[in-house]
Amino acid sequence: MAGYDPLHATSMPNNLDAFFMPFTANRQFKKAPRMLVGAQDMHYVAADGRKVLDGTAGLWCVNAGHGREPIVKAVQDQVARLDYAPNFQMGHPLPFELAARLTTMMPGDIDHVFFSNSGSEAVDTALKMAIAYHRARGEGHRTRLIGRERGYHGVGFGGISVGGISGNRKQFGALLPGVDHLPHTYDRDRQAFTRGQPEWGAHLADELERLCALHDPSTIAAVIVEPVAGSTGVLVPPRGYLKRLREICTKHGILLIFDEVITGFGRLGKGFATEYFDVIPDMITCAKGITNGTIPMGATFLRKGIYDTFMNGPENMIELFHGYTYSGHPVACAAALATLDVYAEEDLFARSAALHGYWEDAAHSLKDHPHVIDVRNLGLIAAVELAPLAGKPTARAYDAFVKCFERGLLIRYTADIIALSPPLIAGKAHIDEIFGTLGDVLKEAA
Ligand code: PXG
Repeated sequence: MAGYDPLHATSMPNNLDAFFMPFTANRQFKKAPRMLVGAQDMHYVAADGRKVLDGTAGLWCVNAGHGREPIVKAVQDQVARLDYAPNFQMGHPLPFELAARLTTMMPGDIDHVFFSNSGSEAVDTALKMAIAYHRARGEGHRTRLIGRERGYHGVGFGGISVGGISGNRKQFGALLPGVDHLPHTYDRDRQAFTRGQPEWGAHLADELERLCALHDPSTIAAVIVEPVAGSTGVLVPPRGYLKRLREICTKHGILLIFDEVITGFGRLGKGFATEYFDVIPDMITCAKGITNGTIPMGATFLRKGIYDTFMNGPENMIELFHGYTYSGHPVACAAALATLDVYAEEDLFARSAALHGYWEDAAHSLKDHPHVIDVRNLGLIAAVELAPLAGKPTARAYDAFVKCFERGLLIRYTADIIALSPPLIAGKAHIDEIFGTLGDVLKEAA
């Protein structure tokens, strides 16, 4: 960016104590902080001036790379023109323009979208909408929500209830009632080192029939799954699994929600996973890449029939008692519109898809490295799973994470699984550097 020196973006704060950091070992971090003070394209700048290659697109969100001029400019212009305007019984042009544009990326009759500020809110919006939709059509008995083990749907009460991560649930009491879970689809014995989608596991979708038999389908409002589970360590859906889920939901009148917070906006080389897998859900949630991570925004897409069901009462009545102060925030909308322009003008989804084979080969080159017990990949996502250190789960991956950062590479880890998902502007040299650095770190740590 012209005239901008990321090294002087900010200096090291004197007091690290007051900020209660999210999903972080606060005391450990504050003893040895890893600070980022600037970013451009594929790189962060650390507080000591080192360039750090972004192997994770921030937190799976900076799909077009950092500091992209058209997005920065759109945000600057918009905040100066109209900083805020309410969307409750008022309006401003941008969310209408953005909604029209986004829905052209959707398959079938998914033609409406509700805005929020995060993936968590997009998910809670979808779950609430599902229950309200059934109620509006006289099936108020459909209240049950089905998630999946090892699913991540954000941190709202709805999201952690349908989510399948015990660590995210156990601190927070009874959660939502009437929730059940499908089994996750990962089986290392049958799937380890699969390139792309595993052949084994489509039958696990039939577990939904079992839950239908147990609860009676007339009590079930919706099923929510991530097409590719991201946060819990990249669980790629077995071939045919998502199609089978779709068929069972259709058979029983259950809404199918795809949580595309990670898979949306090009991560698999298509706009959304619905297109990649050729399976059309009833609702789609997204966030992150919608604004390239620059301004918080979430969105919940829905099919025409769902929207129309809400439009049946008197015209002067609010149809859905739901919304956020910042639903359709002008600056977020401006960021999203500029982001969509960058994706389209640079043909980023297709461009990154051309590198999927190279990415896959590079990831699987780590197969025989010390402690590697699985490598899996899809689109521009890869996971390298390490055998846990005896008695010290997560220590091995944390160690790799710190060592990579010291060598100028940002990776993510969850348990002992390292996850990689660079910006879609990554080139072959970046891919070589990501897996080269990680490979060296794994070899040296052995
Ligand atoms: N659904 C999915 C599928 C997600 O991946 C959310 C919902 C929640 O989004 P918000 O914007 O409320 O955080 C997510 C978020 C990681 C990581 O390291 C993943 C997420 C967030 C932070 C870290 O894997 N995913």
